[in-house]
Amino acid sequence: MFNKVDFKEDILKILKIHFGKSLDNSLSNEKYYAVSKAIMNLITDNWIKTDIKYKEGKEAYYFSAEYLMGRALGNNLINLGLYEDVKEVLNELEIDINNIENLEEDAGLGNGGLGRLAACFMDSSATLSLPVTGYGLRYNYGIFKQEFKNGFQVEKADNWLKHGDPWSVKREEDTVIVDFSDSKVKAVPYDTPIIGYGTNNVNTLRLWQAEPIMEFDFTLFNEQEYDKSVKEKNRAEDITRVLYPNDSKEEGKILRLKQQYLLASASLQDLIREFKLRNIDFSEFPKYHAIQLNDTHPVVAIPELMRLLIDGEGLDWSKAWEITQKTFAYTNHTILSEALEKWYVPLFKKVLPRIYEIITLIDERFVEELKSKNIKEDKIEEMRIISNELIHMAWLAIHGTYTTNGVAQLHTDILKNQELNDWYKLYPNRFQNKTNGITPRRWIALANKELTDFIAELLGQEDWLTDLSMLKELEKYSDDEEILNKFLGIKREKKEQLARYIKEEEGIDINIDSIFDIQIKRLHEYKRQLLNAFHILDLYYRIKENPNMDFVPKTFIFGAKAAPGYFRAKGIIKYINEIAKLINNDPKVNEKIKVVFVHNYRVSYAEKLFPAADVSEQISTAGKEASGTGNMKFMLNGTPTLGTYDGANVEIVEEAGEDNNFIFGARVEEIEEMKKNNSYDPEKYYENIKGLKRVVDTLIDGTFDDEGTGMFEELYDALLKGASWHEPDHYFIFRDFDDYRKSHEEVSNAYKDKLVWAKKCWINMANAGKFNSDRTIRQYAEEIWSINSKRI
Ligand code: GL9
Repeated sequence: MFNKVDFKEDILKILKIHFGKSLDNSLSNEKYYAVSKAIMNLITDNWIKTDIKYKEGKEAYYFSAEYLMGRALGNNLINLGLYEDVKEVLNELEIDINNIENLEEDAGLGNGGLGRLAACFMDSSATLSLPVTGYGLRYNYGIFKQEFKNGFQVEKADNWLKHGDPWSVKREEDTVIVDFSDSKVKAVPYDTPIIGYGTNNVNTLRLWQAEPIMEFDFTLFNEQEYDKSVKEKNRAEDITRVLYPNDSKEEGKILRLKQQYLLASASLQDLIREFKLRNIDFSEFPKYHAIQLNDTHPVVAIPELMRLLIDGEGLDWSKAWEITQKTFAYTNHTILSEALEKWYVPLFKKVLPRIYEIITLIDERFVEELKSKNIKEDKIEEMRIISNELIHMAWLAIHGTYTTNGVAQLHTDILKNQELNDWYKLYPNRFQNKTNGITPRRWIALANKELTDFIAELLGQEDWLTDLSMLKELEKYSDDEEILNKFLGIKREKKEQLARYIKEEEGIDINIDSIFDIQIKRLHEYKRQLLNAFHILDLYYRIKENPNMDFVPKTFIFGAKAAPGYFRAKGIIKYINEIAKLINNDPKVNEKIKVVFVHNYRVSYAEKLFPAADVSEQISTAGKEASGTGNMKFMLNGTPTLGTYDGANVEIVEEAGEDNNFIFGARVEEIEEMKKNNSYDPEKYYENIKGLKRVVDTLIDGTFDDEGTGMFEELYDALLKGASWHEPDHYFIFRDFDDYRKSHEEVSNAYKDKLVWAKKCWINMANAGKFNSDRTIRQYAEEIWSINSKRI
């Protein structure tokens, strides 16, 4: 039981012990630290109990190079059910809880959806009391902080640990050694508790940090060779120094391979060490372990387990292979071919010679298997793991695991029938779907307390936060004016809060009565922020031409980081910022439309944006977005989707109905058809669709200035001329432009009638149940991992 007096004393004690201060003279971030540590104190006994309990039977391990956790304090309080109690205690100490919550740095150890999914999965696993442990890397620098200078993206290092990390515990005693051809390093684990909601269970996220075996070379130090004396230390620490900020693009860099191997090797050594305490035969290993490989990033774990079993434990090949295949499962998160990791053999061999050797042996045996199944020679060449001096990590993943899953139904279908069709034919039973989900604790209970309280009031209880399907009961109110008006009132309150925050952060005033139309996600050509931009500009010109046209005011909000080396993505950011400048400074128009590109979009910003949205922009080229998860966060907060039939949008519309969302554009079949027949002619659209040429030409006609970078012209060329690696407009922006514009008009029309609009929003929220990541994790637990709940 929570005891306010004890908790208060704990805080004061920690301030004394840790900072040598009393409450009066301690700094805000010291108070944040003390409160966090006091919470750690509350949960530690349960954390220990959970760990012991889970060891009884089979456990699952999530191997992921990314965990986009965001802030912990508020979320942990929600999950403990202590938010209000702690808020009161802090009040008594004259500490404003919002204030200290906002001091916490986001733990940004991920790039986007894939890393955030891992974080939601951790939350759901703990909530379901499932024995799931996350393994990952403790990067000293997370995803870069984004600033805009003159509308250009500038990246700054994200030193998220600068005030320490109260949420992790270093476990020096569990250190393991990881071997590279040129050096050995220590991998030291830091454990973070994952607090479940509505359970006492506390799960673990274990992140490895690389350290040198020798802190520094004393001889060199004595010889006053200071730089040299710490060279080894720096080389080791470099491995987990920084997260690669790439989104869906493989890079082929040595350091990245070292990161991946460190994660794989350290985690497996950890598991094997524990397993050996059981004193049973290694053939039992898969009965105690299921390991989920989150994309190809940790796939080097497959040959690493082979190595540990053969070289380390003396098993023979076939036994080791059987164990390996029965242990691992693989999740594919993308269809973009540039994202499927391939390692250049000479590089790989140099860093990990023994692992390379093992992969060649896996490859040889695989070729034999294919021959025995009468697969044709050229097919074998396409499918084998090593070909053209490249190691295909996705092929290794499918071959070396017992199951491969996609992350939304459409995505899985495309994998089976197109991208991975050869593999599907080879292993038809190995493919399955697990539609993504999001945790309702962070994405509504924490982010939208107002709506959460209202729902709890209507449902008369709070269990819905674990059983989100109960939201369906609310559908009966979808014509209840009083309820819809209250609902609109909450949306308005969230819009006011966001507007205040945007004023503080971006210095821009926005109109609460306008439609908040929001596109927040990584910047990528396939996500088509450029289509959104063209539409806004078209709207601007139409308002200029016809100032009296009937119009519902709109605020277009963007948030997105571009990979630092992704020239076009950066060009699109600059272009949107130029459009924003033009529109926001035009007094004749800026009462009607405004454009805001918020800087440094991240988890904690997202928590403010999703609840305040009126329209959810999900406009990827059909077939390209594997699932999307932001789409689900909007839906849960009662926001209709304006989107294409892509990824999980398909399932969102299936749940909430076409009438309550705004679907437009080419479907996968049409896109495939155009590609197959080479029949897409963007120029035709460019010339014939009214208004299109006018906006596209602003890329080259001097309307906007890219300061001599050539960014805008390059974007123009990509659309109309193509490039060495692709056809013109390969994301079909021109094809969908007019459809998109029409959908926007439908949105405006629907918005005019408040209750008509509120009903659509309401029905979306009421049907968001499927997208609870608890549902997703339950399916992983039952259909992939074969593990059961173990409540302490
Ligand atoms: C992604 C897909 O692109 C998304 O559609 C999907 O929702 C998530 C989670 O399954 O995975 N794959 C991927 O590489 N990223 C995704 O978001 N990119 C990043 O995480 C940056």
